[in-house]
Amino acid sequence: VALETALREALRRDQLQLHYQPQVLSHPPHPLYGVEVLLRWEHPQLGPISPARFVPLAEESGLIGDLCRWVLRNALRQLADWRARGVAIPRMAVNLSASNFEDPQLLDELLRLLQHHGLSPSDVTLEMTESVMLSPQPRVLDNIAAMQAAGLALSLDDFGTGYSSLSHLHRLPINELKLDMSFVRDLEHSMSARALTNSVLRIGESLRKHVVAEGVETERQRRLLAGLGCEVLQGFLFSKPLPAAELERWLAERE
Ligand code: G
Ligand code: G
Ligand code: MN
Ligand code: NA
Repeated sequence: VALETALREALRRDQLQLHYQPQVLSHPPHPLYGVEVLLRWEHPQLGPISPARFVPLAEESGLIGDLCRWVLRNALRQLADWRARGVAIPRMAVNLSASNFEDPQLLDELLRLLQHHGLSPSDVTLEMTESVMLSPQPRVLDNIAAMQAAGLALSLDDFGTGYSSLSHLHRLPINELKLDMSFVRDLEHSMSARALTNSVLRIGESLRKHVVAEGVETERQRRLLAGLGCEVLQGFLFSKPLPAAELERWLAERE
């Protein structure tokens, strides 16, 4: 409960931070595809607290709607600022929680926010975990379909770790699959990881969904993924998640 109060306070006082991790095309010179927005909380006494810990807390305590709105507000303001200053960020991917997709007001609010900043829905990708699709309620599917119809891109995060049944994948309103890091980690040493990665990429191809590989840390992984036809890569090989100003420096140094 103490942590919950602290999170409420942090939201109110804008004490959370956003970091941005580049997503690049898999072939040199690795043009920028977009950035993933990753939430950070540096508690004044407790130090950094992982979203893996405080996002579930926000879900339990009903703060998740406010948290999501805080992220969207600040991330889109940042994107608009980059665009205004000629910093070329093609698109931005934001992580949403399962319950955010049940929120009947979120889409309209997001569209208004985009319009306010002169941004387009196609500038934004919404990432959901596979658990959203575990047993999707019609209401949630309708909401996600409306998001896609409005021009937002939808991405299935941590793909391959569990839940989505292949049999209904083609009916899901999804534009992108994010191959889970565990596959990438084992790619160099495990034939089965390579075979599964290949399967995910071929599924992506036949269903016309982009595939983003996460957790790319080595040149060898990059080469294997590019060789299997994976177009978009994300991971420490290119950059860890960075505060906005550092991301700008990272971009400038590549030119
Ligand atoms: O960046 P890091 O590996 O610490 O993230 C841990 C987890 O927190 C990941 O599963 C990531 O998707 C999630 N996460 C990061 N930022 C956000 C956010 O803004 N909203 C939600 N719902 N989850 C986030
Ligand atoms: O669940 P989600 O995919 O949204 O979480 C992404 C998380 O993965 C981020 O918190 C980020 O810090 C972490 N991450 C990003 N790139 C790498 C990487 O190359 N290696 C590892 N181990 N973690 C990474
Ligand atoms: Mn993600
Ligand atoms: Na992921």
